[in-house]
Amino acid sequence: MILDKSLIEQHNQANQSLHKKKFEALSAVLSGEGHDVKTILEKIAAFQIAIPSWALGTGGTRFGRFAGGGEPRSLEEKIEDVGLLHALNQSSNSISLHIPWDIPKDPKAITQLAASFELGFDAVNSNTFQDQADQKESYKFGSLSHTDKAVRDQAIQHNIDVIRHGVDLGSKALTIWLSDGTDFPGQQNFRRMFERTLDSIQQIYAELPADWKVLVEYKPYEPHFYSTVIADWGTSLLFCNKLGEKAVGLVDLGHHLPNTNIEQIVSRFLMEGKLGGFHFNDSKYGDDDLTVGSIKPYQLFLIFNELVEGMSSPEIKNPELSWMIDASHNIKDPLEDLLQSVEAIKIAYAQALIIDRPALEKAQAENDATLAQEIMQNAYRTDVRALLAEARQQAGAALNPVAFYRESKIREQLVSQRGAKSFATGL
Ligand code: AFD
Ligand code: MN
Ligand code: MN
Repeated sequence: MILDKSLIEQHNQANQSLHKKKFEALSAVLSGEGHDVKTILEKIAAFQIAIPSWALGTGGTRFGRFAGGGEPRSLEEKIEDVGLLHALNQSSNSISLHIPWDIPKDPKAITQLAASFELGFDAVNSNTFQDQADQKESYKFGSLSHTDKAVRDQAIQHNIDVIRHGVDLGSKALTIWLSDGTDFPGQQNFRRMFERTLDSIQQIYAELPADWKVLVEYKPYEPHFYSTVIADWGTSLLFCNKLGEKAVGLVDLGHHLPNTNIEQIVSRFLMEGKLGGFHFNDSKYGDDDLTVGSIKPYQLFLIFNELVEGMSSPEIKNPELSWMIDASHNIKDPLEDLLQSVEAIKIAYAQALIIDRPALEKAQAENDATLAQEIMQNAYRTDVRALLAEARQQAGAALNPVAFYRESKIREQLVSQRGAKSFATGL
Protein backbone atom coordinates (compact mmCIF):
# COMPACT_ATOMS: atom_id res chain seq x y z
CA MET A 1 0.00 0.00 0.00
CA ILE A 2 1.15 3.53 -0.70
CA LEU A 3 0.96 5.93 2.17
CA ASP A 4 -0.77 9.26 1.77
CA LYS A 5 1.89 11.70 3.00
CA SER A 6 -0.69 14.31 3.98
CA LEU A 7 -1.87 11.94 6.73
CA ILE A 8 1.61 12.12 8.27
CA GLU A 9 1.44 15.91 8.18
CA GLN A 10 -1.93 15.81 9.93
CA HIS A 11 -0.54 13.49 12.60
CA ASN A 12 2.45 15.76 13.13
CA GLN A 13 0.23 18.81 13.33
CA ALA A 14 -1.98 17.19 15.93
CA ASN A 15 1.03 16.29 18.09
CA GLN A 16 2.99 19.46 17.49
CA SER A 17 2.50 21.48 20.64
CA LEU A 18 3.50 18.72 23.07
CA HIS A 19 6.45 17.72 20.87
CA LYS A 20 7.65 21.31 20.71
CA LYS A 21 7.67 21.62 24.48
CA LYS A 22 9.64 18.39 24.88
CA PHE A 23 12.12 19.24 22.13
CA GLU A 24 12.76 22.74 23.42
CA ALA A 25 13.34 21.49 26.96
CA LEU A 26 15.75 18.80 25.74
CA SER A 27 17.58 21.20 23.42
CA ALA A 28 18.10 23.60 26.32
CA VAL A 29 19.61 20.81 28.46
CA LEU A 30 21.87 19.55 25.67
CA SER A 31 23.03 23.01 24.64
CA GLY A 32 23.70 23.76 28.30
CA GLU A 33 25.90 20.66 28.43
CA GLY A 34 27.86 21.98 25.45
CA HIS A 35 26.35 19.86 22.66
CA ASP A 36 25.53 21.12 19.21
CA VAL A 37 21.92 19.99 18.79
CA LYS A 38 21.87 20.65 15.04
CA THR A 39 24.83 18.31 14.40
CA ILE A 40 23.28 15.60 16.56
CA LEU A 41 20.01 15.92 14.66
CA GLU A 42 21.86 15.54 11.35
CA LYS A 43 23.66 12.44 12.55
CA ILE A 44 20.43 10.87 13.81
CA ALA A 45 18.65 11.66 10.54
CA ALA A 46 21.46 10.16 8.44
CA PHE A 47 21.53 6.90 10.39
CA GLN A 48 19.72 4.16 8.44
CA ILE A 49 19.04 0.57 9.46
CA ALA A 50 18.32 -2.24 7.00
CA ILE A 51 15.19 -4.35 7.38
CA PRO A 52 15.47 -8.12 6.88
CA SER A 53 13.14 -9.62 4.31
CA TRP A 54 12.53 -12.56 6.65
CA ALA A 55 11.17 -10.47 9.50
CA LEU A 56 8.11 -9.00 7.81
CA GLY A 57 5.91 -11.96 8.59
CA THR A 58 5.10 -13.66 11.85
CA GLY A 59 7.89 -15.79 13.23
CA GLY A 60 7.47 -18.94 15.21
CA THR A 61 9.17 -21.48 17.37
CA ARG A 62 9.47 -25.24 17.02
CA PHE A 63 6.22 -25.40 19.00
CA GLY A 64 4.13 -23.43 16.60
CA ARG A 65 3.47 -20.31 14.64
CA PHE A 66 0.54 -17.96 15.09
CA ALA A 67 0.00 -15.94 11.92
CA GLY A 68 -1.01 -12.33 12.38
CA GLY A 69 -2.71 -11.54 9.09
CA GLY A 70 -1.88 -9.24 6.19
CA GLU A 71 1.59 -10.72 5.82
CA PRO A 72 3.45 -9.95 2.57
CA ARG A 73 2.85 -12.76 0.08
CA SER A 74 5.72 -11.94 -2.26
CA LEU A 75 9.02 -10.13 -2.45
CA GLU A 76 7.16 -7.19 -4.01
CA GLU A 77 4.87 -6.94 -0.98
CA LYS A 78 7.84 -7.22 1.37
CA ILE A 79 9.43 -4.27 -0.40
CA GLU A 80 6.14 -2.37 -0.04
CA ASP A 81 6.21 -3.06 3.70
CA VAL A 82 9.75 -1.78 4.05
CA GLY A 83 8.72 1.24 1.97
CA LEU A 84 5.94 1.81 4.47
CA LEU A 85 8.34 1.63 7.40
CA HIS A 86 10.68 4.04 5.68
CA ALA A 87 7.87 6.48 4.99
CA LEU A 88 6.90 6.34 8.67
CA ASN A 89 10.39 6.86 10.13
CA GLN A 90 12.78 7.79 7.27
CA SER A 91 15.30 5.50 8.96
CA SER A 92 15.12 2.22 7.05
CA ASN A 93 16.24 2.86 3.51
CA SER A 94 17.32 -0.67 2.62
CA ILE A 95 16.31 -4.29 2.74
CA SER A 96 18.44 -7.36 3.37
CA LEU A 97 17.34 -10.42 1.36
CA HIS A 98 17.49 -14.07 2.35
CA ILE A 99 18.01 -16.46 -0.58
CA PRO A 100 16.23 -18.72 -1.56
CA TRP A 101 13.33 -17.41 0.55
CA ASP A 102 13.30 -14.24 -1.54
CA ILE A 103 14.76 -14.84 -4.98
CA PRO A 104 14.25 -11.78 -7.19
CA LYS A 105 12.80 -13.25 -10.39
CA ASP A 106 13.00 -10.00 -12.31
CA PRO A 107 15.86 -8.10 -10.63
CA LYS A 108 15.40 -5.00 -12.78
CA ALA A 109 11.74 -4.66 -11.86
CA ILE A 110 12.53 -5.37 -8.20
CA THR A 111 15.27 -2.73 -8.11
CA GLN A 112 12.91 -0.24 -9.72
CA LEU A 113 10.15 -1.05 -7.28
CA ALA A 114 12.56 -0.61 -4.36
CA ALA A 115 13.82 2.67 -5.81
CA SER A 116 10.24 3.95 -6.06
CA PHE A 117 10.14 3.65 -2.25
CA GLU A 118 13.66 5.15 -1.99
CA LEU A 119 15.06 1.79 -0.94
CA GLY A 120 18.27 -0.04 -1.80
CA PHE A 121 19.59 -3.50 -0.95
CA ASP A 122 21.89 -4.27 1.94
CA ALA A 123 23.73 -7.59 2.45
CA VAL A 124 22.30 -10.71 0.81
CA ASN A 125 22.07 -13.81 3.01
CA SER A 126 22.70 -17.37 1.92
CA ASN A 127 20.86 -20.34 3.37
CA THR A 128 22.61 -23.67 3.73
CA PHE A 129 20.86 -24.55 6.97
CA GLN A 130 17.75 -26.00 5.33
CA ASP A 131 17.20 -28.45 2.50
CA GLN A 132 15.18 -27.09 -0.41
CA ALA A 133 12.76 -29.33 -2.32
CA ASP A 134 14.80 -29.37 -5.53
CA GLN A 135 18.19 -29.83 -3.86
CA LYS A 136 20.39 -32.85 -4.62
CA GLU A 137 22.58 -33.12 -1.53
CA SER A 138 21.34 -32.77 2.06
CA TYR A 139 22.65 -30.35 4.69
CA LYS A 140 21.63 -32.62 7.55
CA PHE A 141 25.28 -33.05 8.55
CA GLY A 142 26.50 -29.63 7.52
CA SER A 143 27.20 -27.61 4.40
CA LEU A 144 30.47 -25.71 3.95
CA SER A 145 32.14 -27.98 6.54
CA HIS A 146 30.61 -31.26 5.34
CA THR A 147 32.80 -34.34 5.06
CA ASP A 148 31.50 -34.98 1.53
CA LYS A 149 32.93 -32.72 -1.18
CA ALA A 150 29.74 -32.95 -3.22
CA VAL A 151 27.76 -31.33 -0.38
CA ARG A 152 30.40 -28.66 0.11
CA ASP A 153 30.43 -27.90 -3.61
CA GLN A 154 26.67 -27.50 -3.66
CA ALA A 155 26.81 -25.11 -0.69
CA ILE A 156 29.66 -23.14 -2.27
CA GLN A 157 27.71 -22.84 -5.51
CA HIS A 158 24.65 -21.64 -3.61
CA ASN A 159 26.69 -18.84 -2.02
CA ILE A 160 28.07 -17.87 -5.42
CA ASP A 161 24.52 -17.77 -6.81
CA VAL A 162 23.51 -15.52 -3.91
CA ILE A 163 26.37 -13.15 -4.76
CA ARG A 164 25.06 -13.00 -8.35
CA HIS A 165 21.53 -12.17 -7.15
CA GLY A 166 23.04 -9.48 -4.95
CA VAL A 167 25.05 -8.00 -7.82
CA ASP A 168 21.85 -7.70 -9.87
CA LEU A 169 20.25 -5.71 -7.04
CA GLY A 170 23.19 -3.48 -6.18
CA SER A 171 24.03 -5.19 -2.88
CA LYS A 172 27.62 -4.94 -1.70
CA ALA A 173 27.91 -7.78 0.79
CA LEU A 174 27.21 -11.44 1.38
CA THR A 175 26.33 -12.58 4.88
CA ILE A 176 27.24 -16.15 5.75
CA TRP A 177 25.60 -17.60 8.78
CA LEU A 178 26.63 -21.21 8.99
CA SER A 179 24.57 -23.56 11.08
CA ASP A 180 27.25 -26.26 10.71
CA GLY A 181 28.21 -27.93 13.95
CA THR A 182 27.84 -31.12 15.92
CA ASP A 183 25.45 -32.46 18.52
CA PHE A 184 27.62 -35.05 20.22
CA PRO A 185 31.19 -35.25 21.48
CA GLY A 186 33.42 -37.15 19.09
CA GLN A 187 30.99 -36.69 16.20
CA GLN A 188 33.56 -34.75 14.18
CA ASN A 189 37.14 -33.56 14.26
CA PHE A 190 37.02 -29.83 15.16
CA ARG A 191 40.20 -28.95 13.28
CA ARG A 192 39.19 -30.69 10.08
CA MET A 193 35.75 -29.08 10.19
CA PHE A 194 37.42 -25.70 10.43
CA GLU A 195 39.80 -26.48 7.57
CA ARG A 196 37.05 -27.70 5.27
CA THR A 197 34.98 -24.61 6.07
CA LEU A 198 37.91 -22.30 5.41
CA ASP A 199 38.57 -23.96 2.08
CA SER A 200 34.88 -23.57 1.14
CA ILE A 201 34.65 -19.92 2.15
CA GLN A 202 37.91 -19.23 0.30
CA GLN A 203 36.25 -20.46 -2.88
CA ILE A 204 33.26 -18.18 -2.24
CA TYR A 205 35.57 -15.29 -1.37
CA ALA A 206 37.30 -15.69 -4.73
CA GLU A 207 33.99 -14.91 -6.44
CA LEU A 208 33.33 -11.67 -4.54
CA PRO A 209 33.30 -8.56 -6.74
CA ALA A 210 36.06 -6.05 -5.98
CA ASP A 211 33.82 -3.70 -3.98
CA TRP A 212 32.10 -6.46 -1.98
CA LYS A 213 32.53 -7.79 1.52
CA VAL A 214 31.69 -11.08 3.11
CA LEU A 215 30.20 -10.81 6.61
CA VAL A 216 31.06 -13.80 8.78
CA GLU A 217 28.40 -14.33 11.45
CA TYR A 218 29.05 -16.44 14.54
CA LYS A 219 26.72 -18.26 16.89
CA PRO A 220 27.53 -20.46 19.91
CA TYR A 221 24.76 -23.05 19.59
CA GLU A 222 21.54 -23.95 17.79
CA PRO A 223 20.53 -25.72 15.64
CA HIS A 224 23.44 -27.86 16.85
CA PHE A 225 23.99 -28.11 20.56
CA TYR A 226 27.48 -29.48 21.17
CA SER A 227 29.63 -27.37 18.86
CA THR A 228 29.32 -24.92 16.01
CA VAL A 229 32.08 -24.30 13.48
CA ILE A 230 31.92 -20.50 13.80
CA ALA A 231 30.97 -20.38 17.45
CA ASP A 232 32.29 -17.04 18.62
CA TRP A 233 33.86 -13.72 17.66
CA GLY A 234 37.36 -15.16 17.97
CA THR A 235 36.61 -17.85 15.41
CA SER A 236 34.91 -15.32 13.16
CA LEU A 237 37.99 -13.08 13.36
CA LEU A 238 40.24 -16.08 12.69
CA PHE A 239 38.31 -16.86 9.50
CA CYS A 240 38.31 -13.20 8.45
CA ASN A 241 42.06 -12.85 8.95
CA LYS A 242 42.75 -16.00 6.97
CA LEU A 243 40.35 -14.98 4.19
CA GLY A 244 41.58 -11.46 3.56
CA GLU A 245 40.60 -7.83 3.49
CA LYS A 246 37.06 -8.28 2.24
CA ALA A 247 36.10 -10.55 5.13
CA VAL A 248 34.65 -8.90 8.23
CA GLY A 249 32.82 -10.09 11.32
CA LEU A 250 29.11 -9.76 11.93
CA VAL A 251 27.83 -9.33 15.47
CA ASP A 252 24.31 -10.64 16.03
CA LEU A 253 23.35 -9.52 19.52
CA GLY A 254 21.47 -12.74 20.18
CA HIS A 255 24.44 -14.94 19.35
CA HIS A 256 26.22 -14.82 22.68
CA LEU A 257 26.01 -16.84 25.81
CA PRO A 258 24.29 -15.03 28.71
CA ASN A 259 26.27 -12.17 30.27
CA THR A 260 28.86 -11.98 27.48
CA ASN A 261 30.41 -8.52 27.29
CA ILE A 262 29.32 -7.75 23.73
CA GLU A 263 30.54 -4.15 23.83
CA GLN A 264 34.07 -5.39 24.43
CA ILE A 265 33.76 -7.72 21.44
CA VAL A 266 32.68 -4.72 19.36
CA SER A 267 35.71 -2.81 20.58
CA ARG A 268 38.07 -5.67 19.68
CA PHE A 269 36.65 -6.06 16.18
CA LEU A 270 36.88 -2.31 15.62
CA MET A 271 40.45 -2.21 16.89
CA GLU A 272 41.36 -4.79 14.25
CA GLY A 273 39.40 -2.96 11.51
CA LYS A 274 37.31 -6.11 11.15
CA LEU A 275 33.84 -5.09 12.23
CA GLY A 276 31.46 -5.66 9.32
CA GLY A 277 28.10 -4.97 10.82
CA PHE A 278 25.29 -5.94 13.12
CA HIS A 279 22.21 -8.02 13.37
CA PHE A 280 20.30 -6.13 16.03
CA ASN A 281 17.79 -7.84 18.26
CA ASP A 282 17.49 -8.50 21.98
CA SER A 283 17.49 -11.61 24.07
CA LYS A 284 17.04 -12.96 27.55
CA TYR A 285 18.55 -16.40 27.04
CA GLY A 286 20.04 -16.93 23.60
CA ASP A 287 18.98 -16.35 20.02
CA ASP A 288 15.56 -15.10 21.15
CA ASP A 289 15.31 -12.50 18.35
CA LEU A 290 13.23 -10.14 20.50
CA THR A 291 12.59 -6.46 19.81
CA VAL A 292 15.82 -4.46 19.97
CA GLY A 293 16.20 -2.74 23.33
CA SER A 294 13.30 -4.60 24.93
CA ILE A 295 15.41 -6.51 27.46
CA LYS A 296 18.86 -4.92 27.74
CA PRO A 297 18.73 -1.31 26.54
CA TYR A 298 21.78 -0.38 28.64
CA GLN A 299 23.88 -2.98 26.84
CA LEU A 300 22.76 -1.53 23.52
CA PHE A 301 23.85 1.91 24.69
CA LEU A 302 27.23 0.53 25.77
CA ILE A 303 27.68 -1.02 22.33
CA PHE A 304 26.96 2.33 20.71
CA ASN A 305 29.38 3.96 23.09
CA GLU A 306 32.12 1.73 21.64
CA LEU A 307 30.96 2.43 18.10
CA VAL A 308 30.82 6.20 18.48
CA GLU A 309 34.15 6.28 20.29
CA GLY A 310 35.83 3.87 17.89
CA MET A 311 34.58 5.41 14.70
CA SER A 312 35.59 8.92 15.69
CA SER A 313 39.05 7.79 16.69
CA PRO A 314 41.80 8.43 14.11
CA GLU A 315 43.59 5.17 15.02
CA ILE A 316 40.63 3.05 13.96
CA LYS A 317 40.51 2.03 10.33
CA ASN A 318 37.32 0.08 9.97
CA PRO A 319 35.28 -0.22 6.77
CA GLU A 320 31.73 1.13 6.65
CA LEU A 321 29.28 -0.96 8.63
CA SER A 322 26.10 -2.77 7.67
CA TRP A 323 23.39 -1.98 10.18
CA MET A 324 20.72 -4.63 10.05
CA ILE A 325 17.96 -6.03 12.20
CA ASP A 326 17.57 -9.79 12.63
CA ALA A 327 14.40 -10.54 14.53
CA SER A 328 11.52 -12.93 14.76
CA HIS A 329 8.14 -11.48 15.62
CA ASN A 330 6.20 -14.25 17.24
CA ILE A 331 3.45 -12.38 19.06
CA LYS A 332 3.73 -8.76 17.91
CA ASP A 333 2.78 -7.13 14.64
CA PRO A 334 6.10 -7.34 12.71
CA LEU A 335 5.82 -3.79 11.38
CA GLU A 336 5.20 -2.32 14.83
CA ASP A 337 8.05 -4.38 16.21
CA LEU A 338 10.42 -3.18 13.49
CA LEU A 339 9.45 0.45 14.16
CA GLN A 340 10.20 -0.10 17.85
CA SER A 341 13.51 -1.79 17.02
CA VAL A 342 14.69 1.02 14.76
CA GLU A 343 13.70 3.53 17.43
CA ALA A 344 15.64 1.64 20.11
CA ILE A 345 18.77 1.53 17.94
CA LYS A 346 18.58 5.24 17.24
CA ILE A 347 17.95 6.08 20.90
CA ALA A 348 21.11 4.17 21.87
CA TYR A 349 23.04 5.95 19.12
CA ALA A 350 21.78 9.40 20.18
CA GLN A 351 22.62 8.69 23.82
CA ALA A 352 26.11 7.59 22.85
CA LEU A 353 26.53 10.84 20.92
CA ILE A 354 25.86 12.91 24.05
CA ILE A 355 28.40 11.20 26.30
CA ASP A 356 30.79 13.83 27.60
CA ARG A 357 33.90 12.23 26.05
CA PRO A 358 36.61 14.60 27.28
CA ALA A 359 35.25 14.27 30.83
CA LEU A 360 35.09 10.49 30.47
CA GLU A 361 38.68 10.30 29.25
CA LYS A 362 39.81 12.41 32.18
CA ALA A 363 37.92 10.19 34.64
CA GLN A 364 39.54 7.14 33.03
CA ALA A 365 43.02 8.67 33.24
CA GLU A 366 42.42 9.38 36.91
CA ASN A 367 40.93 5.94 37.60
CA ASP A 368 37.78 7.63 38.84
CA ALA A 369 35.26 4.82 38.42
CA THR A 370 32.50 6.74 40.20
CA LEU A 371 32.75 9.74 37.92
CA ALA A 372 33.01 7.53 34.82
CA GLN A 373 29.74 5.87 35.80
CA GLU A 374 28.11 9.26 36.44
CA ILE A 375 29.11 10.42 32.98
CA MET A 376 27.89 7.26 31.24
CA GLN A 377 24.60 7.20 33.07
CA ASN A 378 23.98 10.90 32.64
CA ALA A 379 23.86 10.24 28.90
CA TYR A 380 21.92 7.00 29.24
CA ARG A 381 19.29 8.51 31.49
CA THR A 382 18.67 11.46 29.21
CA ASP A 383 15.36 11.01 27.43
CA VAL A 384 16.44 11.67 23.84
CA ARG A 385 13.18 10.64 22.19
CA ALA A 386 12.24 14.22 21.32
CA LEU A 387 15.49 14.48 19.32
CA LEU A 388 14.53 11.44 17.28
CA ALA A 389 11.00 12.76 16.77
CA GLU A 390 12.35 16.12 15.62
CA ALA A 391 14.79 14.45 13.19
CA ARG A 392 11.90 12.41 11.80
CA GLN A 393 9.63 15.40 11.47
CA GLN A 394 12.30 17.38 9.64
CA ALA A 395 12.70 14.45 7.23
CA GLY A 396 8.96 14.31 6.53
CA ALA A 397 8.29 11.26 8.69
CA ALA A 398 5.89 10.76 11.59
CA LEU A 399 6.48 12.21 15.06
CA ASN A 400 5.27 8.95 16.56
CA PRO A 401 5.40 6.16 13.95
CA VAL A 402 3.75 3.44 16.06
CA ALA A 403 0.88 5.73 17.09
CA PHE A 404 0.44 6.83 13.48
CA TYR A 405 0.47 3.21 12.29
CA ARG A 406 -2.34 2.40 14.69
CA GLU A 407 -4.38 5.57 14.09
CA SER A 408 -4.29 4.99 10.33
CA LYS A 409 -5.24 1.32 10.76
CA ILE A 410 -2.44 0.19 8.46
CA ARG A 411 -2.50 -3.45 9.55
CA GLU A 412 -6.27 -3.57 9.03
CA GLN A 413 -5.77 -2.26 5.50
CA LEU A 414 -3.06 -4.83 4.82
CA VAL A 415 -5.32 -7.61 6.08
CA SER A 416 -8.12 -6.48 3.80
CA GLN A 417 -5.73 -6.38 0.81
CA ARG A 418 -3.78 -9.57 1.46
CA GLY A 419 -6.12 -11.63 3.59
CA ALA A 420 -6.06 -12.79 7.17
CA LYS A 421 -4.17 -15.96 6.29
CA SER A 422 -1.44 -14.64 4.00
CA PHE A 423 1.96 -16.19 4.60
CA ALA A 424 5.41 -14.58 4.37
CA THR A 425 8.45 -16.75 3.65
CA GLY A 426 11.07 -17.07 6.35
CA LEU A 427 11.65 -19.33 9.31
C1 AFD B 1 20.03 -17.16 12.38
C2 AFD B 1 21.05 -16.10 12.13
C3 AFD B 1 21.03 -15.58 10.78
C4 AFD B 1 20.15 -16.26 9.84
C5 AFD B 1 18.79 -16.35 10.45
C6 AFD B 1 17.85 -17.17 9.66
O1 AFD B 1 21.01 -15.10 13.07
O2 AFD B 1 21.43 -14.33 10.55
O3 AFD B 1 20.14 -15.68 8.62
O4 AFD B 1 18.80 -16.85 11.77
O5 AFD B 1 16.56 -16.82 10.02
O6 AFD B 1 19.93 -17.39 13.74
MN1 MN C 1 21.65 -13.03 12.54
MN1 MN D 1 20.05 -15.35 15.02
